[in-house]
Amino acid sequence: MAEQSFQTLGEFIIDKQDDFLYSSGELSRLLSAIRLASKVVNREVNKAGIAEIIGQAGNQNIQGEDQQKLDVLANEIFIEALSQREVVCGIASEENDDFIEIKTGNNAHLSKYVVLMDPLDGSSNIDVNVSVGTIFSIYRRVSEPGQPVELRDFLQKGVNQVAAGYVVYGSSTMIVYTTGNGVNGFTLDPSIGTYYLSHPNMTFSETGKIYSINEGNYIKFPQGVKDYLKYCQEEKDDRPYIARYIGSLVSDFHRNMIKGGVYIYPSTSQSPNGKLRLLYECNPMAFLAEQAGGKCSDGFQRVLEIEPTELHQRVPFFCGSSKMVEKAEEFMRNADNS
Ligand code: P6P
Repeated sequence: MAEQSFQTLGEFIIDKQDDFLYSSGELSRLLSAIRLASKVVNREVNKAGIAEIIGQAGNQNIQGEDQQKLDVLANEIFIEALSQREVVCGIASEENDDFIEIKTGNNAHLSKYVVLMDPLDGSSNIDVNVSVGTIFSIYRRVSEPGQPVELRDFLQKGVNQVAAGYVVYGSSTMIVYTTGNGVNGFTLDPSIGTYYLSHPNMTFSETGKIYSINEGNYIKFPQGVKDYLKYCQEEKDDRPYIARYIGSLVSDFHRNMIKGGVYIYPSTSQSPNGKLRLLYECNPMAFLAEQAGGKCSDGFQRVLEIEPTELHQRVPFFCGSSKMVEKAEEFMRNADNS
């Protein structure tokens, strides 16, 4: 029986090309570069365990190559794929202190896009075989094409993103992304290396029953978060809610988008701005959340409206089903006013 023919990611990118403002095919080529890099990282993530077994003697593998930390390797794979296509003029990454100017070929300076990424978020989970992810955020440059890329090209508000998404390397590997016209999910068929449209028009339900937070930090949380957790856990109406926390942002976000829920990484007494990075974790996930009908704030203001000041700055992060985020914000406001 002929397999049901789902649209491939490549076909989808081309079909939707006309949705992009001033579409010149460059953004399509950029998304294709991310697609390619994700397949290479998927292969490396999936063989990581085997690599351990087949004798990574010290830092050398059996081919005598240096054993690289997977997040460093993933970073190099994405930078290589994006540089080779001359589709971006600059890249910022969690793995690099400063942004990288892309000079390959003589066109890179003319490219109108910059990419910010967390190449392998949650990579510490690899050793225990828990899913990890890549997060990416794409902007049009604000500096003059043809001139070297500048810090201001990266320090843009999240509302200026032209595209954002993630790869989740889980029980199956998926790419989920938006270009501002809804959120679509594609599942990789590893036997032929093709992504198929498996989750069209993904949306957050208005409310849900799952909350994701590291309750080990409870005593360090702001009072508003403590009050919200008490609300989630009391026996009343549709509560108690269910606690689910994988320790991998992409995986917790993905499950909450499918089942309904809220993910919170708040400020703590130790980390007044929380842990997650605004530019390449919070903004792309916030863009996806809002495109899927959800909400994302720092507990008080919309994440996408935050004016960035530093490449690696952190912000508190409340993201998911809109009514759940709003209820958490209500507790934050009340605690703030008391
Ligand atoms: P904690 C992974 O390091 C990460 O950035 C997110 O993917 C994850 O949700 C969070 O940090 C886990 O942090 O402090 O709860 O271990």
